[in-house]
Amino acid sequence: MAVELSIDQGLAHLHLNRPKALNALSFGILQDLNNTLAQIEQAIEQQHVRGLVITGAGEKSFCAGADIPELLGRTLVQQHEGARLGQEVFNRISALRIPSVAVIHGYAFGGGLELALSCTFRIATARAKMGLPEIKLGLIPGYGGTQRLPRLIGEGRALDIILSGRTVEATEAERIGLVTRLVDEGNPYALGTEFLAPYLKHGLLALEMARQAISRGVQTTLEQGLKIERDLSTLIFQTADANEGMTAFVEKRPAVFKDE
Ligand code: DAK
Repeated sequence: MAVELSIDQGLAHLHLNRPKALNALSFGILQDLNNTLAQIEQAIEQQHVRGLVITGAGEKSFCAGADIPELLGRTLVQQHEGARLGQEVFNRISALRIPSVAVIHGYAFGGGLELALSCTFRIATARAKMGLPEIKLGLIPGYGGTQRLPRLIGEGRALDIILSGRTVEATEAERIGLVTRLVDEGNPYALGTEFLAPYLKHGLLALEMARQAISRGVQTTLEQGLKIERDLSTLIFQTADANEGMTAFVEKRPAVFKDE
């Protein structure tokens, strides 16, 4: 299987396993990802999954992007449908209730970087190389890159990266905020779980509302964003976890959150 899902100790691990093609995303793989995301959504509710780590197989690559030969010779309608599928899958990742991290240990190009951009976080090792090289193929990104990249690193830097198609090395990626943190080489899944650990000790509802306030807020005016914050920060007081967190502080003991 080119898309593997495993669930262990409250974490979902989504592994792209097509190393001979540097984990390139065929439309079949995108469809498999879509089906796997349905399983992850279910596991969040039923198996108490609280984080998602995405990795790519092989030494060289997280994901080298869309399967280029497959893009040739398709009708306009098929291309539009393909973009819709890619965007739907990556939207589904970014809308997950749990935090996610893409572990970039090698190449993350085109659709591979767009996959990483749909995650809550991206971490990279020193060997990571990333970019949106579609322009070199006479194309432009179609799975969210022109929208998520400028929202993350700003319009000017996104213009540079998308219009040049150049490769961004790991150190620059960290400096401009394209990746959240540089990490030492190691087993990608272990790197991802270690990175997520400090977030996952908090209650899911607070994590979810904080993410919502940020992601909805950056897409609107400051005034409307402050309204979103007012509403969500008030709503969170209705949760048992908020009561537990404040009570635990007063009683000088660690909080035990139940996502309620
Ligand atoms: N697709 C398919 N196969 C790929 C691939 C890709 N994206 N990238 C690499 N491979 C394959 C190579 O063909 C090679 O296969 P064999 O020849 O061994 O059979 C194998 O993986 C190893 O690759 P290399 O021999 O090239 O390995 P190197 O280390 O020398 O080079 C590289 C690594 C990542 C620099 C190079 O492979 C490369 O430049 N790959 C292409 C990267 C790229 O351009 N990615 C972006 C693709 S465009 C849409 C609109 C837009 C898009 C999609 C849909 N719609 C409206 C529907 C665009 C999306 C993109 O992602």
